[in-house]
Amino acid sequence: MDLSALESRFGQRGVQFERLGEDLCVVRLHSEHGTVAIALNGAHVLEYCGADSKAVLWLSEKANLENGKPIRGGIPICWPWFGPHPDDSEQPAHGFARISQWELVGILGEHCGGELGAEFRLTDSPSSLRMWPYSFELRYRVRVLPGALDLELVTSNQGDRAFRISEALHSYFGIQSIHSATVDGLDGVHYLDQLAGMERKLQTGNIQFDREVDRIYLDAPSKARINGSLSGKQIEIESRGSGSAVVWNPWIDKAMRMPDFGDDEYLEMLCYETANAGPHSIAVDPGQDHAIGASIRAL
Ligand code: TA6
Repeated sequence: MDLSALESRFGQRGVQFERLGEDLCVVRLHSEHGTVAIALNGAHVLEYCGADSKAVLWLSEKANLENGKPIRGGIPICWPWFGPHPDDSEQPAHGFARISQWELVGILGEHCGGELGAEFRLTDSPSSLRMWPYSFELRYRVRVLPGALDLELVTSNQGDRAFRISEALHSYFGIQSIHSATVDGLDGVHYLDQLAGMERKLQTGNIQFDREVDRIYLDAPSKARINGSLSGKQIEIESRGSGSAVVWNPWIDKAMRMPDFGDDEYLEMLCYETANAGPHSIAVDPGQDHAIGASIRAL
């Protein structure tokens, strides 16, 4: 759908449509509570700032802003698998939802109300069925609330066979420096260290960063907090429908290996991902739904 068609169908105060990068179609929502920009490619949240206009999320200066490609930063949707495909290395990492064109199905609330949001939809297609032979509908609601960005991803099994998914709202947060940033709330929680053959380890105290970190925290508490954000405020992530939390910083060597990631950008970002990964995959029976969500607040 082109911008003018989107504008005529969904245009209202506080809702704008724009082109970014090569050809990304982006909907930007602006209210008294903040601003969020979402690309139809992957229903990918690119930017969010609250009423203080301070950026909360991080986007690489080398991000591919192209349809059909994953975007480095913001909030990629990893679905229906997290990480590499379990059986076929030819399949896209983190599934196909983040590289698919989603449909904007509605604007939620209004500019001067308590919330302004958008709902997106993705269903199975011949290309998705070739990668993952199940019939599904995904609905993704992104809402700017007073003091928070709220995300909810609902998986519906539209077929006659149960399927199993792993997933993540793979949020990239902007920080002042990785050398001083910390993540609180996971003290005493076990995690699988993706850099040590998924060895099970125990988190003691807050998470600090002096090397690459890539961990799947198990049965993670619903709330975690990031200290050292760009605004200086503590960022709280409250997860729901999620058994795991993934914490990642690529550090120096991996940053240099990623073409869509600046060599020094590891210094200014960290990922805290609301997820169902590792042992927390989710079985969805025919006709059933599963919801995962997160609320992101600058305290
Ligand atoms: O955040 C956890 C993780 O699985 C890391 O292992 C790293 O690969 C990251 O996701 C980014 O993955 P991507 O496919 O977007 O490069």
